[in-house]
Amino acid sequence: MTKSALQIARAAYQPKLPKALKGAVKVKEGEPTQSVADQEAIKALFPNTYGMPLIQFVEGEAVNMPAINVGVILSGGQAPGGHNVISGLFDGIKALNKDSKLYGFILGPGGLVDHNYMELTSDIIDEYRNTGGFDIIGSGRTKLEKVEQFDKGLEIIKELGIKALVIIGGDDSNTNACVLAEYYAAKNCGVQVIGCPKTIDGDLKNEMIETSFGFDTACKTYSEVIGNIQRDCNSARKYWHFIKLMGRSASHIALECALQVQPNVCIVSEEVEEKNMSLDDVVTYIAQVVANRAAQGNNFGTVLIPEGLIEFIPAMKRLIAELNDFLAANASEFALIKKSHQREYIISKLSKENSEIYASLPEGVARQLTLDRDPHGNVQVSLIETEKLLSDMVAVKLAQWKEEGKYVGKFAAQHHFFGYEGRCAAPSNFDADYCYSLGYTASMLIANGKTGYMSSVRNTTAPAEEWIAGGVPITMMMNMERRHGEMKPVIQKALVKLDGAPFKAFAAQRERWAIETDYVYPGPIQYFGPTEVCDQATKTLQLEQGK
Ligand code: FBP
Repeated sequence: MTKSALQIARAAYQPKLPKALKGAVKVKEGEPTQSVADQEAIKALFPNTYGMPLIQFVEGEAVNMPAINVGVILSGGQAPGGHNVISGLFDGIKALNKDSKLYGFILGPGGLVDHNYMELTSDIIDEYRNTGGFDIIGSGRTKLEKVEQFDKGLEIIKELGIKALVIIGGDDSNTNACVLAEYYAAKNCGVQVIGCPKTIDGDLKNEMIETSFGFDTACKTYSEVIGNIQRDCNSARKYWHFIKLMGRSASHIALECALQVQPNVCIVSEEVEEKNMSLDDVVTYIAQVVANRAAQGNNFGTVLIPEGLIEFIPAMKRLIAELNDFLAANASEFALIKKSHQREYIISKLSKENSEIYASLPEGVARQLTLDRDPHGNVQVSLIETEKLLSDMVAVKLAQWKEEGKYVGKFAAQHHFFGYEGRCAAPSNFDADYCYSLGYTASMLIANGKTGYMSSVRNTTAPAEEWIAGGVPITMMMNMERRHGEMKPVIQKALVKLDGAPFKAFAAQRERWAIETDYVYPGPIQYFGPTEVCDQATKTLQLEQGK
């Protein structure tokens, strides 16, 4: 591997660990837990892993541990810091016994089912410490949900003498980790399953999981480039930049970037839903900001758009829900329809209300809504060009206002989508430390015989020394939701809370940011230098923790 100068210097970085994990640990058990909702249903589905207590690791006496073999899987979209979870896990099991071994399954959960794996030795691990990406073993979106897959996985687990499997993934992958933990526990297979909270989207969080890893680095990467665009925008003063930001469902990324860069407009999907706004309402809101700025001679600005927006507009949400159920039930029939007839076919099959909305959508967007779902049944919102849809509609509205004499100005738009460029950035100090600690914590959960737990590291706005490491039963985060037309147990997604501190801080400032040009230019992530430049947690985390 040819390495950049930064990569070489960064390899020497020693991620920080919570104080309690620096030596031998013991388990401090908390209260028994219950799921966030639908307790009876979840309990019935997870009889062996429901109700387990919260766990915290505290300093303990050193004990001799036998060597253990552990398997690790990277699941779903990439997020900065995955390699550090693996290096923390590796160092953790080696600290327990130097003869312990780590096996990585290749290209995600599919590697377990297909028996595609490699041993991760110290030479390999050292090549990837503190680097971005998931390329050490690759990732994939195969959904682990069928008994045949669990049994196929068990074959290789037995063959390699694996005692525990660590699944590094988002809400859907950790839901599957929990189902797998329950299955192996019910069958008494002697295989533990531990989850680690990953996703740039930031929507796998709750009382015990303060943030998912990768959110920090991805938001800082996007904020750097949005800041650069804002400076360009304020220099030329001739474009409106419509910037779509990744985050399949929740708007955490858009909100965090807004807090970092102070754009003229940021749409928050959760608010659109709460206020029952139509697409036209969203367009009118943006057009009004454009018109107000134009009245002051400012024909430029920035608009941040969360990629999941389309699914939060209530009328669109109902349409997508019907499309999801319809396409799940009629997949083979739909596959036989010629591409040129698909639009008419869908219009003829939907209920009256949804068929009318579908027919009113621009052809491209309508088509994007019927494309293949991902393996978890989600619409692939990254493929929908919401930034163009909105700017086209704003242009039409402004033209109309111009005719009516309500707008005087020029409107020229540029479009951007920031997503993939942030998912594999070299992890910030926060993510490098957080991920290493999550991996190390996973090794301690394994050593203590736990299964069906997610690795948890809390108090993360304090110095790493003071972080609190432990485990949360995954069943605690679950509720029942409709997926592929059926009710399923899933980890509840954390959406932006409109009464939460991050949204309130944004809402208190947005009118001023809209009319004034008070852009902030955060610059690139810094890995070396003063702590206030290198070690800050996200604004979201700081505001949530009252900092
Ligand atoms: P995860 O939830 O698996 O972490 O993935 C998040 C994400 O980056 C979303 O923000 C985005 O919508 C999606 O993955 C894109 O998926 P793909 O990489 O398959 O195009």
